[in-house]
Amino acid sequence: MLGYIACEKHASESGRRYYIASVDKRVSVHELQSGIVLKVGEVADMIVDKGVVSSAAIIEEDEAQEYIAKLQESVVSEAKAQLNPKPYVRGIDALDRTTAKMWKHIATAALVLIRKLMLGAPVVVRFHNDADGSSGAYCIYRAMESLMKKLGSNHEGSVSWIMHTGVSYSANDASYDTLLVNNYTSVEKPLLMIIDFGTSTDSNNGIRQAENAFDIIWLDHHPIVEGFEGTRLKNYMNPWLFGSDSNYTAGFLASMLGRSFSEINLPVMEDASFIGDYSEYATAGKQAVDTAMILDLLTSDTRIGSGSFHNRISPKEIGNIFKNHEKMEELLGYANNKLGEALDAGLDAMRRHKAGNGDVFVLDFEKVKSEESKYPLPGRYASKLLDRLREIYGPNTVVIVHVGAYISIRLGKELGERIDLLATISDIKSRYENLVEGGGGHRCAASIKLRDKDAKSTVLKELAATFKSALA
Ligand SMILES: [Mn+2]
Repeated sequence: MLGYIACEKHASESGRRYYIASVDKRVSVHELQSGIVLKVGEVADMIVDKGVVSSAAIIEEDEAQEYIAKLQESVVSEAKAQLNPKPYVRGIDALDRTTAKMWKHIATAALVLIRKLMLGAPVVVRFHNDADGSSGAYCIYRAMESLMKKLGSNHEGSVSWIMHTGVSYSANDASYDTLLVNNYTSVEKPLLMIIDFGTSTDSNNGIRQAENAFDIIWLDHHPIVEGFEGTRLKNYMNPWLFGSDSNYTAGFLASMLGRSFSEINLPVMEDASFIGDYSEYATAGKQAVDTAMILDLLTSDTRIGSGSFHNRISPKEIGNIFKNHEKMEELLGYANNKLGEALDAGLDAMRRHKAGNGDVFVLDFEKVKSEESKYPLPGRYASKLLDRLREIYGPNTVVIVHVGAYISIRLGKELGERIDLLATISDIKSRYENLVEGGGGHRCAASIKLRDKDAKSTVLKELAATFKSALA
């Protein structure tokens, strides 16, 4: 077999591994082990037995150059041939209009992704740990899997899936990711994909650092904060830049990226992203509601889903759980139970501030959180608590849930029109710069991180007062 040594994964327990790109009639990529040392960038004629290179003859310079040129040409033309030229149509007008506007940009990003996969380049995907972020990661995973199959590949690509528990991409994250891809030598620059992070300026250092090591595809749907540098990335995509808003979820956008180059069809996952993020495109189908609930559980408490003690869950593990009907039922029962208990406890423990024709509720999450499980996480809990409170007290309801140095704020859609939540937060950030480390989110769901939890009462008072006067 004639092949281009496109990438090497340096010695691990399983020995040296190479990603070899070949072109015969079509491009294919193979992950092979080899006892023989191969050099990245060279073309070799190899004898391969059961995924192991048993002999390799290096091809002469001229012939190699010719082969590489032909391969590169084929990569470009075959990547293009994968693209679905027509924008996907979901059947929801406003949503579909946005998809159509973004399709060219989605296709440009898809070409980058396909190229990296065809040439065996290392890929790091970081996704937010909620239903939206994880459904997006799952859709991309399935699209990549289908492409690798088409390429006749025996592997899933050198992709690292990282569940991300924060809302910004820090310099530390960039260092970690760079170390990860330093395990590889690759002819192609590695790829970093970000799904459903915020647009906080806290990400700027991380972005600048990551740009050295990676090409970046960044999929998000948070309102864009002034000074956020992600928007200048070539493959930064956000519906806010195309006349839409947060209702167009990052998970749906990731699915669109997947649909742009594969035949994946995962409408339940797409719906789960809408439900998880309270998008107006959400429908109330039971399967999607259950899926969102389980994604929420799996990304809150990874032990429950994968049995793993590290704080990770991969799309593959998520897929395995969704294939297991009994496990699904069991997890659903568990999640409903836990959530119900926590909501009942919350209704007892919260403080109510009456204000004009509405109410501001404040809850210390320490009073409701469970000892044995991380589920539900405070942010998502705050959303569910708001649902419950709106049923009891009506739409003019604001919920503030705080734990440690974190404060989560939730308000209903109607109030979101009247109260500028993000402006309130940036105002508090600038007035209490020494107390507040960061904050942001969506119009009706946002959070604040304090530098020190002792500053909490000051900021809570300030928030409650602001909302009370807005409701008066
Ligand atoms: Mn989201």
